Amino acid sequence: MSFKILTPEEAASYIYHDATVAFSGFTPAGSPKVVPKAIAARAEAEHAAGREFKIGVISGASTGDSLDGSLARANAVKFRTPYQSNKDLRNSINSGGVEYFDMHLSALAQEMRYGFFGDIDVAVIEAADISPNGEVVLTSGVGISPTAARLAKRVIIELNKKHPAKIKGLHDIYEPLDPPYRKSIPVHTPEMRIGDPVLRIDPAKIMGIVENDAPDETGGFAPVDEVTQKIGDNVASFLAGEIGKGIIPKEFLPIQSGVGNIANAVLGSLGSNPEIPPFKMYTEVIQESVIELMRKGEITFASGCSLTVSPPVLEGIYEDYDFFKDKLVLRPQEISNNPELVRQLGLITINTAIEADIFGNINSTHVLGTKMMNGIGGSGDFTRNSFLSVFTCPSVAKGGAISAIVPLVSHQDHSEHSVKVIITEQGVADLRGKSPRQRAEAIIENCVHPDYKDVLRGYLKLTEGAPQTPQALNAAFKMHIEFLTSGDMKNTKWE
Ligand code: 0RQ
Repeated sequence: MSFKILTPEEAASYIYHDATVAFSGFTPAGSPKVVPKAIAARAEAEHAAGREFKIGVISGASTGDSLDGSLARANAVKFRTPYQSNKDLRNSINSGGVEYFDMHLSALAQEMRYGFFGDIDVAVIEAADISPNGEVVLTSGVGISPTAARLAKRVIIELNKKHPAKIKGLHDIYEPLDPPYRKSIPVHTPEMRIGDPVLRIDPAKIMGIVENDAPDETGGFAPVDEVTQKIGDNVASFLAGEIGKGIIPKEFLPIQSGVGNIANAVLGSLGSNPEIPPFKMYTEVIQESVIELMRKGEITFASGCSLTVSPPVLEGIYEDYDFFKDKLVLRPQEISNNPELVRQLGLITINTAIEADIFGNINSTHVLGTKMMNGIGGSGDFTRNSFLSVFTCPSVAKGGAISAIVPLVSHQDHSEHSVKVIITEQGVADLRGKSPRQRAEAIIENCVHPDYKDVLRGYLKLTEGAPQTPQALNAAFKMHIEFLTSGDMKNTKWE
């Protein structure tokens, strides 16, 4: 079967008001780029003609601006899940224009199969190559593509020439059976492959192919600064110490690391610490620092869901593909983030918090309890099930007017039961085996910024005589309220 070549506009004509559309990719890596822009233009034309046009948008994780940004600006998003990081979409979510529900990324594909979100009308899948019988070589991100393509009534392929066909074999496509027939997932090491190198799509469902060569819309990182460097170094020396104590095996364990500037600095510090041996990653996002460390021999293998690197770095990987091909595998997020595998492989997980409280509860998603930042992403999949879970954050935000450590988180994503270690540029709070009062003392003394130590010690004084957990309900959000009223948490007075 040879597939019809479509213009982006022809492809967009298959997408109608109220459709639920699932997109390939994970982060901007592998996300469709030209069809979403054409859908946005169609929405604008429909709105101008006085007709409604909004679609449900499901993707692997965040996407590029051509997808989330274009659709948000065109007021074309009815609902959105599971994760986003686009400024315009975030504004639409926080102003009530888009219904957003935040999900653990590992759970999305199975919940689509369980029928929790209704029918998947159309899937738009970015491909490096496609055979006449519908065998697709995916690009730099896998996400929910296998499930999206299988469930969707219609599929549109974006064939992107930035990705050479020779990357066939980079992907390991596997979809578990659903309960009551599910079996254990046989990934026993980060390298193990259990699926197919290609995604097989029923050719009868493929409406056509849109050709393009748009690069992944991946942003760069801010250079490592004093604070992120110190956080990275604190993480590396803490983990090196755990090897010294015999808690982490001397061969080390696979690392999962979140995305962003802090995660980038942490990986750099792990790579340069002489007491940490070359290691493997079992993570969701393979970011640029992983590639650098691989070239230096500090990382020997990386299993992920996406290669979220800048276009020049991706080109470099493709140019040196003989070097990289046995060091990388990209899996569906259902497998890269699978809680069963996280527990089995014994991952050391390192994620970033927006705020933490003095008991070790973590808010990864909401500013001041109400405003959505990005979403929980994979942080819950990994943290809850890890060998050792670490959360990092700078001790203060907004030029010091906000303490990232507060009496009680204003929104909770990870509970004290899952969080073992908190690390800021100030130091390390090891929470293992500690009661709530001991945790509070460890966090205040080791992680809190000097400007806020007395403020938080003052809070603990209020709680004297409290039973198991030293919490003062009438004061627990006073630091947040102080920021909202005076603009600086340092002005908090407890009496
Ligand atoms: O806002 O840019 O407006 O100043 O939050 O903070 O310090 O730049 O940190 O880029 O690493 O993001 C948790 C959001 C951190 C991210 C989070 C403000 C701060 C700034 C960003 P401005 P930084 P990062 C892998 C795993 C959840 C998902 C996850 C995230 C902005 O890491 O989304 O872990 N994590 N997934 O000023 C008010 C506070 C604040 C605050 C920071 N206490 N109060 N604002 N900010 N702390 C990825 C995937 O799953 C795909």
